[in-house]
Amino acid sequence: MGILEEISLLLQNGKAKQVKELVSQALDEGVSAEEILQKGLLAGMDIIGEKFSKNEVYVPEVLVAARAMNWGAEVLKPHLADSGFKSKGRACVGTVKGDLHDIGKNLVKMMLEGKGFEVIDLGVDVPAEAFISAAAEHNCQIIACSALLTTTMGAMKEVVDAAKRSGIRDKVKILVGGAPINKEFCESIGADIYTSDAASAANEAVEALTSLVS
Ligand code: B1M
Repeated sequence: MGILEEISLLLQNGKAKQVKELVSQALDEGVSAEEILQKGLLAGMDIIGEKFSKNEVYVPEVLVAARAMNWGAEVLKPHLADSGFKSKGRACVGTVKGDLHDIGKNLVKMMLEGKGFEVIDLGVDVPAEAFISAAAEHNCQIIACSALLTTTMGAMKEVVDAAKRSGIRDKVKILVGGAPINKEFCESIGADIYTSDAASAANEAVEALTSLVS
Protein backbone atom coordinates (compact mmCIF):
# COMPACT_ATOMS: atom_id res chain seq x y z
CA MET A 1 0.00 0.00 0.00
CA GLY A 2 1.31 3.47 -0.87
CA ILE A 3 1.73 6.13 1.79
CA LEU A 4 -1.21 8.23 0.52
CA GLU A 5 -3.57 5.27 0.67
CA GLU A 6 -2.31 4.52 4.15
CA ILE A 7 -3.04 8.11 5.22
CA SER A 8 -6.54 7.80 3.76
CA LEU A 9 -7.18 4.53 5.63
CA LEU A 10 -5.83 5.81 8.94
CA LEU A 11 -7.99 8.91 8.59
CA GLN A 12 -11.06 6.78 7.95
CA ASN A 13 -10.25 4.91 11.17
CA GLY A 14 -9.85 8.17 13.07
CA LYS A 15 -6.18 7.61 13.93
CA ALA A 16 -5.28 11.28 14.25
CA LYS A 17 -1.82 10.80 15.76
CA GLN A 18 -0.77 8.31 13.11
CA VAL A 19 -2.21 10.47 10.34
CA LYS A 20 -0.12 13.36 11.61
CA GLU A 21 3.02 11.22 11.68
CA LEU A 22 2.46 9.77 8.21
CA VAL A 23 1.74 13.19 6.72
CA SER A 24 5.13 14.36 8.09
CA GLN A 25 6.78 11.23 6.71
CA ALA A 26 5.22 11.76 3.28
CA LEU A 27 6.51 15.36 3.24
CA ASP A 28 9.98 14.08 4.21
CA GLU A 29 9.79 11.62 1.33
CA GLY A 30 9.15 14.50 -1.04
CA VAL A 31 5.43 14.05 -1.70
CA SER A 32 3.89 17.47 -2.33
CA ALA A 33 1.55 18.98 0.25
CA GLU A 34 -1.15 19.38 -2.40
CA GLU A 35 -0.96 15.67 -3.30
CA ILE A 36 -1.09 14.62 0.36
CA LEU A 37 -4.14 16.84 0.86
CA GLN A 38 -6.01 15.64 -2.24
CA LYS A 39 -5.03 11.96 -2.48
CA GLY A 40 -4.55 11.21 1.21
CA LEU A 41 -6.67 13.38 3.50
CA LEU A 42 -9.54 14.48 1.23
CA ALA A 43 -9.73 11.04 -0.42
CA GLY A 44 -10.23 9.53 3.05
CA MET A 45 -12.87 12.11 3.97
CA ASP A 46 -14.73 11.39 0.69
CA ILE A 47 -14.97 7.70 1.56
CA ILE A 48 -16.20 8.51 5.07
CA GLY A 49 -18.75 10.89 3.53
CA GLU A 50 -20.09 8.18 1.21
CA LYS A 51 -20.34 5.70 4.07
CA PHE A 52 -22.06 8.33 6.23
CA SER A 53 -24.73 8.92 3.59
CA LYS A 54 -25.34 5.15 3.31
CA ASN A 55 -25.56 4.80 7.11
CA GLU A 56 -22.51 2.55 7.11
CA VAL A 57 -20.80 4.83 9.63
CA TYR A 58 -22.32 7.23 12.14
CA VAL A 59 -21.58 10.63 13.70
CA PRO A 60 -18.90 9.40 16.18
CA GLU A 61 -16.84 7.77 13.41
CA VAL A 62 -17.21 10.85 11.23
CA LEU A 63 -16.11 13.07 14.10
CA VAL A 64 -12.91 11.12 14.77
CA ALA A 65 -12.16 11.08 11.04
CA ALA A 66 -12.71 14.85 10.92
CA ARG A 67 -10.33 15.27 13.85
CA ALA A 68 -7.70 13.20 12.03
CA MET A 69 -8.27 15.33 8.91
CA ASN A 70 -7.70 18.53 10.88
CA TRP A 71 -4.54 17.18 12.55
CA GLY A 72 -3.12 16.13 9.20
CA ALA A 73 -4.02 19.44 7.60
CA GLU A 74 -2.26 21.32 10.42
CA VAL A 75 1.00 19.57 9.49
CA LEU A 76 0.49 20.59 5.86
CA LYS A 77 -0.32 24.20 6.71
CA PRO A 78 3.18 25.73 6.37
CA HIS A 79 3.76 23.76 3.19
CA LEU A 80 0.56 24.92 1.54
CA ALA A 81 1.49 28.49 2.30
CA ASP A 82 2.57 30.55 -0.66
CA SER A 83 5.01 32.61 1.36
CA GLY A 84 6.36 34.63 -1.55
CA PHE A 85 3.37 36.94 -1.74
CA LYS A 86 2.11 39.11 1.06
CA SER A 87 -1.20 40.72 0.26
CA LYS A 88 -1.60 42.13 3.78
CA GLY A 89 -5.34 41.92 3.47
CA ARG A 90 -7.71 40.97 6.27
CA ALA A 91 -10.43 38.36 6.10
CA CYS A 92 -12.95 36.99 8.52
CA VAL A 93 -13.99 33.40 7.94
CA GLY A 94 -16.68 31.25 9.46
CA THR A 95 -19.24 28.55 8.96
CA VAL A 96 -22.71 30.07 8.87
CA LYS A 97 -25.38 29.94 11.56
CA GLY A 98 -26.78 26.49 12.27
CA ASP A 99 -23.86 24.70 10.63
CA LEU A 100 -21.12 22.92 12.58
CA HIS A 101 -18.96 21.65 9.70
CA ASP A 102 -15.52 23.22 9.96
CA ILE A 103 -13.08 21.28 7.80
CA GLY A 104 -13.69 23.21 4.59
CA LYS A 105 -13.69 26.48 6.52
CA ASN A 106 -10.36 25.54 8.11
CA LEU A 107 -8.91 24.85 4.66
CA VAL A 108 -10.11 28.23 3.41
CA LYS A 109 -8.47 29.85 6.43
CA MET A 110 -5.20 28.05 5.77
CA MET A 111 -5.16 28.98 2.10
CA LEU A 112 -5.93 32.63 2.88
CA GLU A 113 -3.12 32.71 5.43
CA GLY A 114 -0.90 31.17 2.79
CA LYS A 115 -1.65 34.16 0.59
CA GLY A 116 -0.62 36.55 3.36
CA PHE A 117 -4.06 37.40 4.70
CA GLU A 118 -4.55 38.07 8.36
CA VAL A 119 -7.50 35.82 9.16
CA ILE A 120 -10.06 36.26 11.91
CA ASP A 121 -11.55 32.82 12.43
CA LEU A 122 -15.09 33.14 13.76
CA GLY A 123 -15.55 29.38 14.06
CA VAL A 124 -18.79 27.57 13.33
CA ASP A 125 -22.47 28.41 13.80
CA VAL A 126 -21.71 32.08 13.17
CA PRO A 127 -24.70 34.48 13.10
CA ALA A 128 -24.75 37.03 10.24
CA GLU A 129 -24.27 39.92 12.66
CA ALA A 130 -21.06 38.35 13.99
CA PHE A 131 -19.54 38.30 10.49
CA ILE A 132 -20.45 41.96 10.05
CA SER A 133 -19.25 43.19 13.44
CA ALA A 134 -15.94 41.31 13.03
CA ALA A 135 -15.47 42.71 9.52
CA ALA A 136 -16.18 46.24 10.74
CA GLU A 137 -14.06 45.95 13.88
CA HIS A 138 -11.02 44.44 12.12
CA ASN A 139 -11.43 46.37 8.89
CA CYS A 140 -11.70 43.19 6.80
CA GLN A 141 -11.87 43.41 3.04
CA ILE A 142 -13.05 39.81 2.77
CA ILE A 143 -15.89 37.94 4.46
CA ALA A 144 -15.64 34.22 3.69
CA CYS A 145 -18.67 32.06 4.52
CA SER A 146 -18.83 28.29 4.39
CA ALA A 147 -21.98 26.13 4.49
CA LEU A 148 -22.30 22.38 4.13
CA LEU A 149 -25.99 21.87 4.65
CA THR A 150 -28.81 22.72 2.28
CA THR A 151 -30.68 23.90 5.37
CA THR A 152 -28.00 26.48 6.25
CA MET A 153 -27.27 27.89 2.77
CA GLY A 154 -29.93 30.54 3.36
CA ALA A 155 -27.90 31.96 6.24
CA MET A 156 -25.44 33.27 3.63
CA LYS A 157 -28.11 35.65 2.32
CA GLU A 158 -28.50 36.94 5.88
CA VAL A 159 -24.80 37.84 5.83
CA VAL A 160 -25.18 39.77 2.56
CA ASP A 161 -28.30 41.54 3.85
CA ALA A 162 -26.66 42.39 7.17
CA ALA A 163 -23.66 43.84 5.30
CA LYS A 164 -26.04 46.08 3.33
CA ARG A 165 -27.94 47.18 6.45
CA SER A 166 -24.75 48.03 8.32
CA GLY A 167 -23.37 50.15 5.48
CA ILE A 168 -20.21 48.08 4.88
CA ARG A 169 -21.42 46.28 1.74
CA ASP A 170 -19.23 48.28 -0.67
CA LYS A 171 -16.15 47.89 1.53
CA VAL A 172 -16.12 44.08 1.55
CA LYS A 173 -16.18 41.21 -0.90
CA ILE A 174 -18.32 38.33 0.28
CA LEU A 175 -17.02 34.89 -0.70
CA VAL A 176 -19.23 31.83 -0.39
CA GLY A 177 -18.52 28.13 -0.73
CA GLY A 178 -19.24 24.63 0.52
CA ALA A 179 -20.68 21.47 -0.99
CA PRO A 180 -24.28 22.66 -1.66
CA ILE A 181 -23.26 26.12 -2.97
CA ASN A 182 -22.87 27.01 -6.63
CA LYS A 183 -22.38 30.09 -8.78
CA GLU A 184 -26.10 30.56 -9.41
CA PHE A 185 -26.83 30.50 -5.70
CA CYS A 186 -24.03 32.98 -5.06
CA GLU A 187 -25.50 35.36 -7.61
CA SER A 188 -29.05 34.88 -6.40
CA ILE A 189 -28.19 36.03 -2.87
CA GLY A 190 -26.04 38.94 -4.04
CA ALA A 191 -22.72 37.57 -2.76
CA ASP A 192 -19.60 38.43 -4.77
CA ILE A 193 -17.61 35.26 -5.38
CA TYR A 194 -18.22 31.52 -5.39
CA THR A 195 -15.45 28.95 -5.68
CA SER A 196 -15.69 25.20 -5.39
CA ASP A 197 -12.46 24.74 -3.44
CA ALA A 198 -10.45 26.46 -0.76
CA ALA A 199 -7.36 27.19 -2.84
CA SER A 200 -9.40 28.98 -5.51
CA ALA A 201 -11.19 30.94 -2.78
CA ALA A 202 -7.83 32.31 -1.62
CA ASN A 203 -6.78 33.16 -5.18
CA GLU A 204 -10.06 34.96 -5.80
CA ALA A 205 -9.68 36.81 -2.50
CA VAL A 206 -6.34 38.17 -3.68
CA GLU A 207 -7.95 39.31 -6.95
CA ALA A 208 -10.83 40.87 -5.04
CA LEU A 209 -8.41 42.78 -2.86
CA THR A 210 -6.82 44.31 -5.93
CA SER A 211 -10.21 45.48 -7.18
CA LEU A 212 -11.11 46.97 -3.78
CA VAL A 213 -7.78 48.78 -3.50
CA SER A 214 -7.84 50.26 -7.01
CO1 B1M B 1 -22.28 16.29 8.11
N1 B1M B 1 -23.34 16.28 6.47
N2 B1M B 1 -23.90 16.46 9.17
N3 B1M B 1 -21.11 16.05 9.62
N4 B1M B 1 -20.94 15.74 6.88
C1 B1M B 1 -22.62 16.26 5.20
C2 B1M B 1 -22.34 17.67 4.71
C3 B1M B 1 -23.64 15.46 4.28
C4 B1M B 1 -23.49 15.79 2.78
C5 B1M B 1 -23.49 13.95 4.57
C6 B1M B 1 -24.48 13.11 3.80
O1 B1M B 1 -25.59 12.93 4.23
N5 B1M B 1 -24.07 12.62 2.67
C7 B1M B 1 -25.02 15.92 4.89
C8 B1M B 1 -25.61 17.18 4.30
C9 B1M B 1 -26.82 16.92 3.44
C10 B1M B 1 -27.36 18.19 2.90
O2 B1M B 1 -27.70 19.10 3.59
N6 B1M B 1 -27.42 18.23 1.58
C11 B1M B 1 -24.64 16.08 6.35
C12 B1M B 1 -25.57 16.04 7.42
C13 B1M B 1 -27.01 15.71 7.04
C14 B1M B 1 -25.21 16.27 8.75
C15 B1M B 1 -26.11 16.25 9.99
C16 B1M B 1 -27.48 16.93 9.82
C17 B1M B 1 -26.23 14.77 10.39
C18 B1M B 1 -27.13 14.49 11.58
O3 B1M B 1 -26.87 14.94 12.65
N7 B1M B 1 -28.17 13.79 11.27
C19 B1M B 1 -25.25 16.99 11.03
C20 B1M B 1 -25.47 18.51 10.99
C21 B1M B 1 -24.77 19.20 12.12
C22 B1M B 1 -24.78 20.70 11.90
O4 B1M B 1 -23.93 21.22 11.20
N8 B1M B 1 -25.73 21.40 12.49
C23 B1M B 1 -23.88 16.65 10.54
C24 B1M B 1 -22.79 16.51 11.36
C25 B1M B 1 -21.51 16.20 10.94
C26 B1M B 1 -20.36 15.93 11.88
C27 B1M B 1 -20.35 16.84 13.11
C28 B1M B 1 -20.43 14.49 12.30
C29 B1M B 1 -19.12 16.09 10.92
C30 B1M B 1 -18.51 17.51 10.93
C31 B1M B 1 -17.21 17.56 11.72
C32 B1M B 1 -16.44 18.80 11.43
O5 B1M B 1 -16.61 19.49 10.44
N9 B1M B 1 -15.55 19.08 12.36
C33 B1M B 1 -19.75 15.88 9.56
C34 B1M B 1 -19.02 15.60 8.37
C35 B1M B 1 -17.54 15.44 8.53
C36 B1M B 1 -19.64 15.47 7.10
C37 B1M B 1 -19.04 14.97 5.78
C38 B1M B 1 -18.89 13.47 5.92
C39 B1M B 1 -17.71 15.56 5.37
C40 B1M B 1 -17.68 17.08 5.28
C41 B1M B 1 -16.25 17.53 5.13
O6 B1M B 1 -15.67 18.03 6.07
N10 B1M B 1 -15.66 17.30 3.94
C42 B1M B 1 -20.14 15.42 4.73
C43 B1M B 1 -20.28 14.48 3.57
C44 B1M B 1 -19.38 14.89 2.42
O7 B1M B 1 -19.06 16.04 2.23
N11 B1M B 1 -19.00 13.91 1.64
C45 B1M B 1 -21.30 15.70 5.58
C46 B1M B 1 -14.26 17.66 3.65
C47 B1M B 1 -14.19 19.19 3.42
C48 B1M B 1 -12.76 19.56 3.02
O8 B1M B 1 -15.06 19.49 2.35
O9 B1M B 1 -16.32 21.28 3.67
O10 B1M B 1 -17.08 20.54 1.36
P1 B1M B 1 -16.00 20.78 2.32
O11 B1M B 1 -15.00 21.89 1.72
C49 B1M B 1 -14.58 21.84 0.37
C50 B1M B 1 -15.48 22.66 -0.57
O12 B1M B 1 -16.85 22.55 -0.27
C51 B1M B 1 -14.92 24.03 -0.47
O13 B1M B 1 -13.53 23.85 -0.18
C52 B1M B 1 -13.25 22.56 0.32
C53 B1M B 1 -12.28 21.87 -0.64
O14 B1M B 1 -11.15 22.63 -0.85
N12 B1M B 1 -15.41 24.97 0.52
C54 B1M B 1 -15.32 26.30 0.24
C55 B1M B 1 -15.93 24.83 1.75
N13 B1M B 1 -16.19 26.01 2.28
C56 B1M B 1 -15.82 26.94 1.38
C57 B1M B 1 -15.86 28.34 1.43
C58 B1M B 1 -15.39 29.05 0.30
C59 B1M B 1 -14.93 28.38 -0.82
C60 B1M B 1 -14.86 26.99 -0.87
O15 B1M B 1 -15.38 30.38 0.24
C61 B1M B 1 -15.61 31.13 1.39
